Amino acid sequence: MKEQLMAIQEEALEAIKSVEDQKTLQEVKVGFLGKKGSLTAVLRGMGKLSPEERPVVGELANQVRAAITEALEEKSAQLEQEALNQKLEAETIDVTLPGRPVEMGGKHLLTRIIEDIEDLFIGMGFEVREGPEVETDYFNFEALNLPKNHPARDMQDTFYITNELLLRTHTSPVQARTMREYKGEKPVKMICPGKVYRRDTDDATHSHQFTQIEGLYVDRNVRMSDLKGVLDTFAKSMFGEDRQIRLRPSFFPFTEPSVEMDISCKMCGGEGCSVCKQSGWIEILGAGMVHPKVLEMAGYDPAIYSGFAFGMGPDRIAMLKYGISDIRHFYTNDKRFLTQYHQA
Ligand code: 2U9
Repeated sequence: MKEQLMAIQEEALEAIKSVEDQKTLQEVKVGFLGKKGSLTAVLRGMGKLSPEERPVVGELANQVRAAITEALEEKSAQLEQEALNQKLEAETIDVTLPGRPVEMGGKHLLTRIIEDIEDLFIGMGFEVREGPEVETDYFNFEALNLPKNHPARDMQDTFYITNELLLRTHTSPVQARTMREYKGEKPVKMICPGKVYRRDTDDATHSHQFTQIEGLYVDRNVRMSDLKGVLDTFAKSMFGEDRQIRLRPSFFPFTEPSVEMDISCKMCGGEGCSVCKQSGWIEILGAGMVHPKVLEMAGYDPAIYSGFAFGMGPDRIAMLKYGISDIRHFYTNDKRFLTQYHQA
């Protein structure tokens, strides 16, 4: 029996040595120490031994069990360590890998155009003012010489909120509000950029929401030649020193006389091409001398004060400057379009 025990120990230690995973180790454990294990089987036969032999074999059996148990525990710890090492190896982070690029944002093209225009006019002594997009009927129309039922109101289809409240159709109410605030006591020299709204069906050249910049200069002795000088400076700075401007007579209810300004076509140098519709000129903005009634309503005495005003669409200016054919590009936020105009 002693030999049997020693053989079991040897066999068990050998088996444990060659095990490579916890599951097999468990099987080996059961195979030797379990209820039906080989060591257990030998111990069951101990009853047949003589009383003298029993304690000797019993002690040996305990030693064998202890040796096998110790070997099992050692192996288990070793397998655990190996598994941990493998896991750590697989999960190593390569700190030398380059990072994922961070996408940089950039200014919207319209924001850039508006800021460029603001900078130019600030340089000429204009202040930049903003006002509400939800306006009263009074400031959007009435104060600009567009009384109720005036036929010119048909020119602008309006989003009305109530009878008296609307989404502004132009930024002109900001100027009317400023004149009112200055109480006819001091000159006004301002531009107002912002969003405006019209009930248009969106297409390549119309958007129900677009941007405007208007300017107003009211003081003593402001003349049309002042307007022409300021607009010429604007056109050359925005489109190039080699550009010419021309003023054509026009009509706006809030200015008299009114003009529209064209710049010479850069594409053909004035020869006529598809961009300028064969005319050699491209329409850029509207302007005029502030109507005496508008001055009066805002508290400025037209006998003392005169002024010029102008209005333009940054959307249209950006389209002309960069050859953009669809106004909707500005408002649909497709990054493939927007990122082309990001500056470093
Ligand atoms: C006050 C007095 C006068 C603002 C003006 C225009 C001419 C003009 C639009 C044309 C198409 C801009 O791009 S557009 O939407 N505007 O042509 N705007 S004079 O005149 C004013 C404004 C406020 C108190």
